[in-house]
Amino acid sequence: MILDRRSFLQGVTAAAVGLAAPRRAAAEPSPEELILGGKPDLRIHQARPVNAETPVTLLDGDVTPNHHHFVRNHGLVPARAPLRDLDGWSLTVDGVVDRPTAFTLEQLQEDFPSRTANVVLECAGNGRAGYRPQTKGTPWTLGAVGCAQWTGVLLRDVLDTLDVRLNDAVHVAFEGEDRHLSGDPGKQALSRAIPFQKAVDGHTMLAWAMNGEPLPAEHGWPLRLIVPGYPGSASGKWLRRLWVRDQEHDSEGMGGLSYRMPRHPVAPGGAVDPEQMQVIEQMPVKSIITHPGTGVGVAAGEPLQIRGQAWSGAGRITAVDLSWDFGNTWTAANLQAPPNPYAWQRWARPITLPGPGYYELWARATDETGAMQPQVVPGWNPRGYLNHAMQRIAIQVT
Ligand SMILES: Nc1nc2c(c(=O)[nH]1)N[C@H]1C(S)=C(S)[C@@H](COP(=O)(O)O)O[C@H]1N2
Ligand SMILES: [Mo]
Repeated sequence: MILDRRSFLQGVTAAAVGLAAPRRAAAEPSPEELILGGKPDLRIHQARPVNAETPVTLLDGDVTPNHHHFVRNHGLVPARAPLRDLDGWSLTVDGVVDRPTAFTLEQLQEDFPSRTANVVLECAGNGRAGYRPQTKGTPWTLGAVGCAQWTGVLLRDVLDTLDVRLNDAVHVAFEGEDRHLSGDPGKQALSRAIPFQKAVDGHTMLAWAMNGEPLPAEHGWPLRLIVPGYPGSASGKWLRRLWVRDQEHDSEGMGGLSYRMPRHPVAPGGAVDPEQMQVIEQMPVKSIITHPGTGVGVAAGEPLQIRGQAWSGAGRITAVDLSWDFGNTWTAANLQAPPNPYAWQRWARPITLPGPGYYELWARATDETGAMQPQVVPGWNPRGYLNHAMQRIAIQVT
């Protein structure tokens, strides 16, 4: 369900009654209200924690502006973030390293070469609303994805200075400063990990800026991970610790049904033994149609410009094709090269539909491994991850 703004505000009031956190005067907005106030165009799924997606037509740019980028929070934004309070903050990097170190933000900014890249961040649950039966979790439609320009340092450069015990390093786990919804300070809102090899792949970053500005409070100020091509949940926000582990990370966010897919296909609605699940790593090939919006009208004989974005965790997009006859025939769109690896690629094509009537326009992307988006919603899974089915829009020709 997508809340309208009025019911969201009522929801906030109702939620506030049961909270351990101190009650605020009505005039003083909570950090969560401030976040949503700064993102008036997003569709709110949940207000506390903030979970809000971007209407797909607002993803039309090469870069997603901060006020349009989706937000996916498991817990509550740390108190220091909206205040921009760095007091006592550092990033500890430890575990199977000979030189465990706590870095200040200034050290990271000054002691390592900084770099900037456009990177797609997509929630593994994006598209969950398409699964039948519906699964547990936020029913994201198309907009739990964005492509911002991130600035920071390569995680590889930082790890290089710590003398990591290479024979022991298996996973790099993050711990964030966000607070668990239960209010229990001993519990983490979300802690996940990536394979050590991914951490040092020369793309995974520690980022402090988003589209040229310090990270917004809701996007992880002062420092977050950006793990290109992996589920958004790998890109830990509000970092306070990276833990190089000699085993696979065993947090709640890595086990059970969380961010994991069945090893073998399962019938819709079927039960899966958590032992038969594996952690999602590389994200699949996907595209969106960002212009026009579904339901658009056009006069017969008039060309209509169709455009969108395409990306894949496996590498470059090599083709985007369009069909307006239910997949019988396909027409190639023009595809732009990405500015850097793991950025989304813009595609566009003017089309003239054959005559009056109702059309469905489909878009499908193919990546450099030959992987292509499925025409229908792919295999059902217990938490509704990785729905990368082709998007369709309706067009009425008059
Ligand atoms: N500390 C922390 N990091 C986090 C999360 C979180 O709840 N806590 N959510 C993750 C998930 S599931 C996603 S999809 C992305 C969303 O990033 P965004 O809110 O900047 O779009 O952040 C990830 N990093
Ligand atoms: Mo996510």
